[in-house]
Amino acid sequence: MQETIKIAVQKSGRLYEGSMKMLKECGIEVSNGNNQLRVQAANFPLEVFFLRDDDIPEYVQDAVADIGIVGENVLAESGKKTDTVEKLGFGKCRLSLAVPKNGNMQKISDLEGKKIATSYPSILSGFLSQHKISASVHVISGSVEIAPRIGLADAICDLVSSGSTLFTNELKEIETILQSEAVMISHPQLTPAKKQILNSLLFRIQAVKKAKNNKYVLLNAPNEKLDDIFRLLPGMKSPTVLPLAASGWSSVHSVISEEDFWNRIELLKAAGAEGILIIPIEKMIA
Ligand code: PRT
Ligand code: ZN
Repeated sequence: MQETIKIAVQKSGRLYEGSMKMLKECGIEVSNGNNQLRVQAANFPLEVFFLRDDDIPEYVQDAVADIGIVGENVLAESGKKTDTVEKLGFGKCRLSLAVPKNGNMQKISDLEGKKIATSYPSILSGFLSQHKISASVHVISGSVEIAPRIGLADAICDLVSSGSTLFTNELKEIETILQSEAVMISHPQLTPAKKQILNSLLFRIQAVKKAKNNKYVLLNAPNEKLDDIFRLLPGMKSPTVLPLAASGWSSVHSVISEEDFWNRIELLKAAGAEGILIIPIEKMIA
């Protein structure tokens, strides 16, 4: 029988859609129609287990699943031993300390002797002892943000993404403890056959990630401006240049990165580029 790799993903919640979308963009078909616990992918040697995110690090550590997709926050809190093999670029958030907006606490040393509510006691305790602050940690599993208002705690340590939950609850961040995003984790000792499947999955994931960070650009330019334009277009190797029907003009094709994108387009325009077209890339293989 052909070897299969088992992947643990969140059953429902904030990482579910991102995880399924990533598999789909990698060309892997997984149907989870009947809310099943495990599903075999149709066209890749992958079996998907749908689990609560908190259980994923342990399942991967214990080799119940070979690999998994989980937030770095959950992984750090769990203390389980797995290898992080790829950052996935979704599920981004930060674990922060926050205090009442109108109170007199401003900085982490103001937390000395205070009570802090959190669902992340292990990360928080580590942070406090590293900063030599003694505070009492009160563990609650949900709605941490209401703790100060109901008198349960003086401060909180919770996940933040847009910041609107803190804002609504009249809290302000005073420190970021951890930046987090979804990551692919792996059992440290996979068999060579499983390792090979993981590598081919990672190859696809990297091609998808790279495509998202780059755009295909087409532009027209007078031939005498081409040297200036080439300097602004690093491309994958070097730009493709095709003559236009109008003499003295060329069409230039290249790839530019999302980062610094608008600045570069302005420079291209200033250097004499016209009719600039920007096209998304679906997959990019170096
Ligand atoms: O049922 P299960 O245990 O699987 O799910 P869960 O309820 O424990 O987790 P879930 O689905 O809420 O979150 C899964 C993962 O998504 C987290 O572990 C993080 O890695 C990631 N993530 C990204 C977030 C957020 N952004 C986020 N904003 N997880 C939670 N939040 C919460 C936060 O706790 C706070 O209540 O959203 C609120 C703040 O959001 P803003 O936008 O108002 O700042
Ligand atoms: Zn959870």
